Amino acid sequence: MNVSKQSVCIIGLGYVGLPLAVQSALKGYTVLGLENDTQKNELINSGKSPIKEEFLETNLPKVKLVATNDPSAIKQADIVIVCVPTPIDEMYMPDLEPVKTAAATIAANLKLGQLVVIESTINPGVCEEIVEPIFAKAGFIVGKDYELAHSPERINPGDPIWNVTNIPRVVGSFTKKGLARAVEFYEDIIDAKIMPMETIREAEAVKIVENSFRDINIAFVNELAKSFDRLGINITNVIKGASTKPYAFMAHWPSCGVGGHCIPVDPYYLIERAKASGFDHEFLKIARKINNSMPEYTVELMQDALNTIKLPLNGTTVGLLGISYKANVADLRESPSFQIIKHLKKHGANVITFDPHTPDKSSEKSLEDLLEKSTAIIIATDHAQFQAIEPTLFKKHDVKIIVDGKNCLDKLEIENNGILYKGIGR
Ligand code: SAJ
Repeated sequence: MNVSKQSVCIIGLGYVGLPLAVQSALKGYTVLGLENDTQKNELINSGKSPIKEEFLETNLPKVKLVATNDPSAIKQADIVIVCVPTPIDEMYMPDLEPVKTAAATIAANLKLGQLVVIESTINPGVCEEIVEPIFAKAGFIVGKDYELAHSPERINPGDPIWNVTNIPRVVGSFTKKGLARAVEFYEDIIDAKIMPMETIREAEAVKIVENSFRDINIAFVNELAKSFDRLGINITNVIKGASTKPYAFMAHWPSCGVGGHCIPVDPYYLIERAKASGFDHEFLKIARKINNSMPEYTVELMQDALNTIKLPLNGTTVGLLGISYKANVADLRESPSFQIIKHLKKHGANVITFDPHTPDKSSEKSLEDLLEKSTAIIIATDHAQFQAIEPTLFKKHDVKIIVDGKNCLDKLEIENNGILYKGIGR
């Protein structure tokens, strides 16, 4: 089939689906976006991006992209791509409801011969054990009535270099034909390697493995930070030293916690599915436990620092700088800041917050408002604005202690201004 004549329906126009929709349209596809949020649809249909991202803000006005909440749009597409969230609940249990709902919606509006691709991050087994049975129940046979493939998204919010146009992909499918069609589509819209996997389970496993790899490496340096705090060793200098090894070392950095929609979430999808097969991922679980302990560890550092100047945490005003989970983005998902606030309040601290990227979630209107009221500060997000703060500004507002949860400030400069500085592992 001539790819330029194909039409694509993308389910879920978030930070994954919307860039994919825009790129597909830029490559000549007729693109329909199926999105529940009608306000988002109105913005998109008027050429405005609901997401602050340069690729989108530049290209959305250039393309003809129809966003709707009417599932019958699926019937018009040759390719249907699912880009819905795969979160965890408060018990860290995977939540596949959005994927199940999307699959059922497609099955109810299937056009025979369609290629269905799941891009959402899912654990090995989801396509065969959850998605395909939904289509089978509707009377459709994979490989005969439709094709089913998986190509995990690898969008990295806020990344200035890697985006939907140039990030390599892996693809897996039930059939050779499904694999070929999916590879052909991605090779047409992405200027990077598209790697076909032997099975769909392998494709599902790739994303979970790459993000679990990151989680365990962060846990490794977080545990070292706790140990080196006691040994009086600066972990960040040691990691920089280890990084001089030109091979077989990959730097990760300790911090007040691991947030986001990927790293702290994806390992649980494998942990839970493997458990159902009788295997216990002890290592992945320990890494999650270590990373989940960092917000409380950060508050303990604050409590100890206050005690050295004879102040209790109870009743002290602590200013939290940063609510987003990651520098220079306005994304709160699984942000460690919420756990830090919880632990500070548990100790009776008076907590005030400021994040320039999420002003509506901040208790203070400005950085200076927060500094004026705070006896002690925790840096929870390494936003550029915080890294640019002159240490003299902290001194001007008589801040006594800074716990740098992202090791992003100049320790020596701050100490030279008579302020007690504590980093994570330094
Ligand atoms: N973090 C650390 N130490 C590190 C790196 C990160 O504490 O050395 C923390 C961050 O502060 C943040 C969390 O971990 O709270 C996640 O950070 P991240 O840089 O991994 O950012 P994410 O969540 O946007 O991860 C995405 C992922 N992309 C996809 O899943 C498609 C991940 O695979 C990428 O590796 C990551 O971007 C990236 O490399 O930036």
